Amino acid sequence: MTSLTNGDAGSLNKVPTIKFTKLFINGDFVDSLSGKTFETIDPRTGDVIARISEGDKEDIDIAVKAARHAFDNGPWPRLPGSERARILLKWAEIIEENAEELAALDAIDAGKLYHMCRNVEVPAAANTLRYYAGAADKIHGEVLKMSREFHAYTLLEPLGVVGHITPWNFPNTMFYIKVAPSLAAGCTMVLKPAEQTPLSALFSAHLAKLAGIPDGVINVVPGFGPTAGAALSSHMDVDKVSFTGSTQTGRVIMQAAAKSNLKQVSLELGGKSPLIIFDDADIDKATELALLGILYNKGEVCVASSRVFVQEGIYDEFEKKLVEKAKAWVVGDPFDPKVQQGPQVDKEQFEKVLSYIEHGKKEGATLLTGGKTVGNKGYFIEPTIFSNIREDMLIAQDEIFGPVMALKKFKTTEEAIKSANNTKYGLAAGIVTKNLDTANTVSRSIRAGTIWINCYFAFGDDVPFGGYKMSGFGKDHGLEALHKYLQVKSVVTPLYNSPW
Ligand code: TXE
Repeated sequence: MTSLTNGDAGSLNKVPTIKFTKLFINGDFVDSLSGKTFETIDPRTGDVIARISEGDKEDIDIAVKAARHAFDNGPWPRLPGSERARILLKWAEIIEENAEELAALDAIDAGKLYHMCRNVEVPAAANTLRYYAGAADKIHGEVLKMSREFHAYTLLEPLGVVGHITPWNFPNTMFYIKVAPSLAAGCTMVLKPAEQTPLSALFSAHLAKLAGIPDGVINVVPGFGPTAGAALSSHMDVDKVSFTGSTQTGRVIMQAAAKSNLKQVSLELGGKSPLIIFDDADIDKATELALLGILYNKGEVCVASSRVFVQEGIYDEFEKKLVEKAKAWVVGDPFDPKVQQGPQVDKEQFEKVLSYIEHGKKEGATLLTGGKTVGNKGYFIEPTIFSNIREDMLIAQDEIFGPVMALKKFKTTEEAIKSANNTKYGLAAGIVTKNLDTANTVSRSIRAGTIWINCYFAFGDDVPFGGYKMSGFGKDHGLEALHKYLQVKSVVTPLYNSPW
């Protein structure tokens, strides 16, 4: 049964006071040049949490100038790696001291579960800083043999000014997985958080200052995509844009980069990830993975296992148990520790998900459970499972980004592989089986950037993450992400025996 609780008094006390609502440029919180503001909304109720200064082209320009000055003349790119590391490590500690507030800001702004933010995502953000702090003093090139007449080597240099454009589903996580490697590399940056969830990024800018990040190195400019986001991706003095968001916007950003200064681009985009469950799976574990895969963060996850393929031998029992568990899933106030699923991030996403549910019904899929809204305010949707899916249905092809699963039976391994790859996306996939040969064969056959075998959502700072196909290119996490913010310079010099 889904229920909408309003949270107990203890949980409501966690709702934070909003301290930072202005643009963070060159180390100060400032109004936007236009003086305009926009509302950020509490998705539990639809009420306004705060008004935020709205950055536009001119504000982005000022922020880029600050970042450029900090890169060309400031200490950050010139510091020894160990000194950058010291500051990143200090910041990690400051995050832990402020974990409750950071977690609560994401819970109220994005409708995320407070306890998951507090106990998982915010500690993970601190560890992301620690991981890249560890790498900051190990950035070095190679000595190359070239030929007998030359001595050659490479230098790894910071790329310059980076524009980060982040989405609203994991505001803290996205902030730190983008900022930490680019800082370790010695870059400076302007970050535009999603307009739906600017609060934790502004608070993090304050924490960065406390940690000792020099002025101008990190600038945070909230605003809308077609204005502030577009200004950043088409800016002539930005060297790279690192984007996470929709495939549609990724395309626009790449065009903007091509039309302006050919800045580098990395894109982490949408997904329609398959989870393939074989006959030999433990059914209880498999149902739990399938539910976690689609319901974690109310399905607002780029790697959500929105297509679940189950082999025919266990299909009926799997479906029965899955539906029972989905009906018992608790939807409600994300500050309530008993709640498993909060509201969708905003009205637009709420309506988008509901319209896909209507499509699914019209296209002839079987609605096994869910499909309705929960409560009479806010943006809550029941865990929803469709079966009898045809692969050409919209609900089997489009990224819904909500708690909506498309379930399908399969017979053979070959059929499962073909279905899993029948998507324009390629972000992640899951395989549940005890058979090593099956696991190894299927994991090599699926065109996706991450494969989880007998687990799901298993992320690590050292494990590169990013897409194949239209899920984008360029990795977050791992040393790959650090190298995304570095460039290679080759230096060649003649030896004594050279004709030069
Ligand atoms: O995404 P956008 P939206 C998917 C998901 C969701 C859909 C739409 O399916 O339902 O996208 O969400 C900025 N130039 N994902 O509209 O537009 C924008 O301000 C530069 C999957 O919110 O991609 C925000 O900061 N920037 C995804 C960021 O892009 C622009 C997470 C993301 O917004 C811009 C989010 C422009 N022209 C949504 N237009 C994932 N991969 O996890 C917008 N932006």
